[in-house]
Amino acid sequence: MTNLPEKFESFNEARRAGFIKAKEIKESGKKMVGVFCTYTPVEIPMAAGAVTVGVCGVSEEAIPDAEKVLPRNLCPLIKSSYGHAITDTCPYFYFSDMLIGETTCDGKKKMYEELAKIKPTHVMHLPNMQRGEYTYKLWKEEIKVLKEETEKALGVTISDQDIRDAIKDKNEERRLLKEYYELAKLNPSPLSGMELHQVLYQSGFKFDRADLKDELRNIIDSVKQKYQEGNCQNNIDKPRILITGSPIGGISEKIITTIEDSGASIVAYELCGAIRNNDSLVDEENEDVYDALTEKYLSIGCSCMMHNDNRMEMLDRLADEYKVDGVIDVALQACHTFNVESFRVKQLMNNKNIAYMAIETDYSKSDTEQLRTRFEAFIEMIEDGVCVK
Ligand code: BJ8
Repeated sequence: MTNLPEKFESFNEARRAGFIKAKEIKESGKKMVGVFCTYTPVEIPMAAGAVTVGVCGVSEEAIPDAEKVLPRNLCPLIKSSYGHAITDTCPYFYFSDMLIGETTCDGKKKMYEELAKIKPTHVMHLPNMQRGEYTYKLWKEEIKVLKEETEKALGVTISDQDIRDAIKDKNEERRLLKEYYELAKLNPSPLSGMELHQVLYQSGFKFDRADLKDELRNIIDSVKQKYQEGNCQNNIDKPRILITGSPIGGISEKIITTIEDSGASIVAYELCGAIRNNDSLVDEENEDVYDALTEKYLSIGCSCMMHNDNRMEMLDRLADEYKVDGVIDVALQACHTFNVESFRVKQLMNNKNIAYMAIETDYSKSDTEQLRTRFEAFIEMIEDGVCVK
C-alpha cells in the first residue's frame, strides 16, 4: 500500500472508520439510505435528513456466496454488493433503512429484484437515452416519485426548501472535491494517483458534512502550500495518465499502484465518484428544484446510456485540460456497456494522438502481474514517444 502522508490518513481510513460512525448515526435516531449509482439524486434523501452511503461492494470475499444465487459470469461489483448484503457483512447495507437503485445495467436491475426481498428498495426508472423532451419529463417525474417514496419509507415530509438546502450543501462538497482533483492539472502533479483516489472515494464515508468540508479545505490548502514550496518532485517527467471506465473501488490497489509503480503519474479519473459526477453542479438559481436536479443528473455520461456523447465530450476536454499522455480504459469483467464503448473511447484518443489501452479485470488479484507487464510496456512506449493505438 502506498504510504500516504499524514493529512491523507483520515481519508485513507474513512470507509473503515465509518462503520462505527454508521452505528452511532443509527443509535442517534437518524436514518441511513444506501445508494448504488451516480444517477441517484442524493439531495432527496439528504433533504429527508438522512445520511446517504454508497453500498457497492468492493471486496472479493463475499463473491462465492453471491455466486450461489447469481451467475459467475457477472460483474464483480454486482456480485460483491449482493454477497455482502446476503451475508450481513456490509455494515452500511445492514444499517440502511432504505435502498435506492436505478435501471442502469441489466445485472444491477436483476440484483435489485433480489435485494428488494431483504430490504425496502426503491428503483428509479432511469431512461436509456438522454435526448428529448419525453426523456426529460420521465426523469423529472422519477425524481418526484423518489421524493414521495423516501417520505413514505422514512416517515418524513420533504419540502422544496429542504431540497434547496441539500442542493447547496452537496454543491459545496462538489466544489471542494473539484478544487482538489483539479490540483492534478499542475505539471508535475502534486498528488499521487492514490492520494487523488483516496480522497475522492473515501469522502463518501465521512458523514459529518461540516467536518468533511473542513478536512477537504485543509487538505487542498496544505497540498497547495507544499507545491509552492517546491515539494512535489515525484512526478516530474512521468507520463500523465487518465483512467476511465467502470468504477475501480474494488480494484484500486491493483490498478493505481501497479500503474504508478510502472513509472506513470495518474492525473485524472473519468469515473463515478470522481470527475464524472462532480464536474457539474446542480443549478442553485433554478426556481424549480426538480428541474435543477433533472438537468444535473440526466447529463451524467455513463456507458449505460445510448448515444453517450456526454462521456466523449468530457474525455475529450479532460485529455486536453490535464495534458494527458495516455488513457487506460478499465472495464470490470462482464460490464458490457463499458466494454463495448471502449471502441469509441479508443477512436477518440487515436484521433487526438493520445496513447490508449483497454483492460478487462475483476476483483481477484490473479491478473496483477499480467497487468503489470502490460502497464510497463504501455508506459515505456509512451516514454519512447510511441502513440499506442
Ligand atoms: S453511473 S458507472 S455508478 S451505472 S454494475 S455498469 S461496472 S456491469 S457501476 Fe455505474 Fe451508475 Fe454508470 Fe456510474 Fe458495469 Fe458492473 Fe453494471 Fe457498473
